[in-house]
Parts: sequence; C-alpha cells; structure tokens
Amino acid sequence: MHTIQQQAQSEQLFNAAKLVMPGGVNSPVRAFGSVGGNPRFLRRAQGAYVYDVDDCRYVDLVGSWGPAIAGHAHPQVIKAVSDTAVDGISFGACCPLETQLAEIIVDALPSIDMVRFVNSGTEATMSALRLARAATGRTKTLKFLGGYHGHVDSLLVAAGSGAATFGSPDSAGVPEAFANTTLLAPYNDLQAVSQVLDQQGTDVAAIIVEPIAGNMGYVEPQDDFLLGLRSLCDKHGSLLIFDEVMTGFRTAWGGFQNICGVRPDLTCLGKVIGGGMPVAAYAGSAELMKQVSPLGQVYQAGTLSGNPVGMAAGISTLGLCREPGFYESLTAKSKRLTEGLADAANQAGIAIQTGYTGGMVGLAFSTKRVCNFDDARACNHELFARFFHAMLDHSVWLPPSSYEAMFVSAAHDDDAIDAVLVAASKSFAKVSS
Ligand code: HOZ
Repeated sequence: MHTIQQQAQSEQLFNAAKLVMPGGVNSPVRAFGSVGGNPRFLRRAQGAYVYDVDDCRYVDLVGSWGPAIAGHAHPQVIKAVSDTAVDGISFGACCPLETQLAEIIVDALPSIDMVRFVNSGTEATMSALRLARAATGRTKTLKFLGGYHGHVDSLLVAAGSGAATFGSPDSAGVPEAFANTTLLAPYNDLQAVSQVLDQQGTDVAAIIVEPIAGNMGYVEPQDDFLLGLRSLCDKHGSLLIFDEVMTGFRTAWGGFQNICGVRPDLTCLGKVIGGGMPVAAYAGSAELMKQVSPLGQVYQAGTLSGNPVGMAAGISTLGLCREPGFYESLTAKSKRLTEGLADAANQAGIAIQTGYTGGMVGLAFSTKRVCNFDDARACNHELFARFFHAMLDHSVWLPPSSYEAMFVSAAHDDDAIDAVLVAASKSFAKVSS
C-alpha cells in the first residue's frame, strides 16, 4: 500500500512540469484530470512492471498504451535498438530495415501490398484520409461517435480517448469547414451508416473505423457490423479504412482483420509495429498506395519516417510476436485477468463489463454491455476514478481514464496477474463501501 509521503518526488516533478508544459504533460490523459490527484512520474519499466521516481513498483496494464506487447525493455528489443543506434539514429535516407519491416507487414496482412511508414498514428490516419480523398475524388469521411483516430483536425469531432475524457470531443481550433467534412454515426449501428450514405454517399471518400473501438473503453463490433461496413462502402464507392493502430498485431498476428475476415482498402498501424519507438504506417493495395508520392500525386513525407532505430525495434518486437503460441498465451492471460476481475467485482456487488481480444482488455463500470459512445458515456466514471486510485494504492497501473482500453503483455506471468486480482478484490471492496 503506497502512502502519500511516497509520492513526494512525483508531486515536485509535476509542479515543475506544469510551469513549462501545458498541464505538465505532453498528452492530456496522463495528467490524471478525470480521475483526480497528481500523476506519478515514471523512472523505468521492466517486463510487466513500471517503477515511479519514488521507488514504487506497479503491475502495468497500460503498456505504453499498447506498444509494449513483449513486456517493457525486452532484452531482444533493447539489443536490436542499441545495436542499431550505435550506427546512427536517423539517416533521412533509405535503409534496409525499412524494407524488412514492410515485408513482415505485407506478409501478415492479406489486404496490404505496400506500406508507407510515418511516425505516429495521427500521421497514419491523416495520410490515409488524404489518399482516400485523392483516390475517390470525394471530400467527406464518415467516422463513429466516440471513435478516436489521433488528433487529425477533421477527426476531432465526437472523438473518444482524451478528447472525451476532458469533455472536448469537438476540439476548439478546428475550422468549421474541416469539421463539416466529417459525418457521424453511432458505432455498431449499420442502419445509421446506411442512412448517411444514402443521403451523402456520393461525397464520402471513406469510412474510418477502429475494428475494436479502444478509445471509448473497449467496444467490440457486433455481429456483422464490419462486414456490413464493407458492403456499404462497396455499394457507395467509398473506401473502408481500418484504424488498427491499437488492434494491429495486438489482437492477433497482423490485426483484427485477420480475425474478422473483413478486408479494408486501407489500414493504419502504429504502436506494436514500432515496439515502443515512434513508428506508424498506412498501407493497402498496390493500386491505392501507388498514388502516394513519389509514384503518385498524393504528397506526404517525413524526416524521421522509417528511421533505423524505430524499424529495428519493430522488427524485433514482431519477431517475438511471431513465435509459436504467442497470441494463444496472450489471450489466456487476458482471459484469466478479465474472469478474475469479473469475480472480484461480483463478490463486492459491483456491476462491471469486461472483454478481451488477444492482449487488449476492457473494463467498464456498467450494468449492460457497452456497444457505442452513449453506453460508454453512461458508465459510472466516478466509480472508475475511485477504483483507479484504490488500484494505484495497491500497486496496479491502470489507464487514468475509463475511456481507454487496457493492455496485457507476454511478460504478465501468473504472479503479475495474481497481484492485479488481489488488488482488485481489495479495491472493489473499498469502492463498494
Ligand atoms: N491517446 C492515448 C490513448 N488512447 C494516450 C496516449 C498517451 O498519453 O501517451
């Protein structure tokens, strides 16, 4: 159990950070705004654990928001990064590692012939939309309420993740003209999508969707939702973009499209493919990708794109993911964790919903299954905040917002999961009283 005195250094660091960075952070959710209290500053991370500057150790269920699928600082990944870094961190020129990582991705995902590496999920979705607009000669995009695709101007409309957490799903500073290019429908509502496309389909370049929504909690696609989107896109001549930044190589080898069998036109990847380095990508058929500069007229570039250290981290991480039984083992860990959480909540008389696919896990304080943004907003966020702090006090590091998914890694052994479940029992009991 951590005491207030143990947080002294984090508090000092946060006070200093707030003087020179907005909210003291470089990504809003980290500020603990919706759960209250001060963020703990981390000093190091190893395997399934993170360690704060006050020397407290936590079982980590954030995993750097997804990339740390092999566990933090996996020796093979660290060796690949160090061996590569000694020969230069960035060339701004072609290097063989780019082709190696692209080949792994092309091999893993049947919908992909060609890949363009960028540095963040935001760049990937922004560039995929530009390509979709160019390929179709249309301007509009359909996204889902509570879907989050990075901080692309036109996509910060009814956005999830930190935008929802901080009550600004429609960001200030986005010109109305940009926001007006975005059409909305509730997640898991094919009828609503069909209606929008019947009215404006000839203007819609693409539908962009997280195949499992991970920025309004954890929301699985129901029944034939993704297949239905594929059919509607085909009917109306729009492209289907899967934002697999979170689900890619996290839910299965390749991504969730390899589970659901739906082939998108374009895929956005990030997180796991960079193994913790700033690497992302957009990718698709050769026909589409050949429209990207220098072959085509869709311009997009990046000084650090495809840098050797990022590529090495990605290749090494995906090498670990490709080992036999990797996803089966990850799935078993997620299953054990979610079943244990459900039992613990049940014993405390608290209604929660849990779910998992591969190493992606959801926990919602709700009496009913969460299917869309309205359901996500109706969850008991105040109870989550109390649970979050109780878990933190019992050395478990959860995402500091109930609009986020949790992530399990290959390093989460029985001891780590047991520790989470013991903490959860105590924490559910505490918040129920
Ligand atoms: N928007 C991220 C979660 N979906 C948070 C990233 C971070 O704070 O690092």
